[in-house]
Amino acid sequence: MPQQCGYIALLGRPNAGKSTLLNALVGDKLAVVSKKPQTTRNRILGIAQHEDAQLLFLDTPGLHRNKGQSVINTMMNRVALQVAGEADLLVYLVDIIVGFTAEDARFLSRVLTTTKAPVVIIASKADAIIKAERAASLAGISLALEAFLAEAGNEAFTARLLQPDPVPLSGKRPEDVAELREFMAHHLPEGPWLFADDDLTDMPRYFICAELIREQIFRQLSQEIPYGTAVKVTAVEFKGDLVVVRATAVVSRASHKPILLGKGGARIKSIGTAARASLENHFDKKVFLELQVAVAEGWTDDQRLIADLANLSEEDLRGTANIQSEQEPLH
Ligand SMILES: Nc1nc2c(ncn2[C@@H]2O[C@H](COP(=O)(O)OP(=O)(O)OP(=O)(O)O)[C@@H](O)[C@H]2O)c(=O)[nH]1
Ligand SMILES: [Mg+2]
Repeated sequence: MPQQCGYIALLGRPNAGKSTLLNALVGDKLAVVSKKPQTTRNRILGIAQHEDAQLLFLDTPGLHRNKGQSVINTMMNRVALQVAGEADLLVYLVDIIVGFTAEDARFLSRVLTTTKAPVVIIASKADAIIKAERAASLAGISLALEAFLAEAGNEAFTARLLQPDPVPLSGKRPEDVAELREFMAHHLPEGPWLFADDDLTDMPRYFICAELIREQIFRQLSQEIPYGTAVKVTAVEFKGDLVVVRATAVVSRASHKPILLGKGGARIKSIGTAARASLENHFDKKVFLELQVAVAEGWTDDQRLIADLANLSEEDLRGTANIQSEQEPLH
C-alpha cells in the first residue's frame, strides 16, 4: 500500500471540544483544555498513525465574533482560517448540547467559502447528553445543517460533506476517537509521511511548557484575567533527574497582577503547584518551576507583544493560502 499523509483541521466555536479531541486522537496531552471558551490561541499539531496513513491533526482557536475585542482575537480567528485553508480535510465540531447555532452557520460558511477541502461535521460531547435527548439533539443539528446547506450560495457545500449527517462523537470514548482516526485515514491523499513515526508534534518544548502553565491560569482564575494573561517560558534545563522550568505570567493590566498573585501570593502558588504536577506528568521527571508575574500593559492589542508573548505573529500569517478578505472581522 502506498503511504498516505495529510493535514486535518479541527475547527469549531470556542469550547466545542477541539483540544480534547486532538489529545485523544494523538493519545497524549498536547493541547490545553478548560471549561472556558477561547482557551486555545495557536495552531497545535498532533500526529497520529493508522496503518499506512500519517494523520496530521491541527487544533485551532475557536472561531468567535471579534467585533470590539482585542487584536489577539482577530489573530486567533485568522489562525483558525489559515489552518483551514491549508488542510487536506476539515473536521467541524458542533457541541451536541449547544446545537448548530447562527454563529456556526456564519463561521462554517466562512470556512467553506475560503477553502476547498472535504468536511465532516461532528456532533461533539456525545457522552454528555442523556440517551433520551441524544436523538432529538442530533436531529436538531441535522435540520439546522440542512437549512444551512439549502441557503442560496451554500448548495455547493453539500458535495464536500464526507458524511451527509453530523457524526456523534465523544472525545472521552476511545472507540469513537479510533473510528474517526480510521475514517479520516481513508480520506487522506497519497503521499510520503512528513514526520518520523514516533513524532507526536512539532510544537517546541518551551511552547508546551508555557501552555501547561497557562492552562492552570485558565482553570484557577475567573472572568477576564486568563484572557489577558500570557505565559513566557525563559528556560527549560535538564539537571540529572530534575527539569528546571523558569516562566513569567504576563498580565495586560497592572490591576490584574495582585489578583493573579492572590492574598499573600496564595493564588500564584496554587497555580504553580498544579502546573508543576502537569509538567512532571509531561516530562515524567521531577520539575522545579519558578513562576513570576509581570505586567505588559495592553499586550493583547499590541502586535509585537502578541508575537512575543503568545506566538501569534503577522509574519507567520503572511502569505497564507486561500484566505480572502482576511482583515475582515468575523461577525
Ligand atoms: N463530556 C464531555 N466533555 C467534553 C468533551 N470534549 C470536551 N469536553 C469539555 O468541554 C470543555 C471544552 O473543551 P476543549 O477541548 O477545551 O474545547 P475547545 O474546542 O478546544 O475550546 P477552545 O480552545 O476554547 O476553542 C472542557 O471542559 C472539556 O472537558 C467530550 O467529548 N465530552
Ligand atoms: Mg482548545
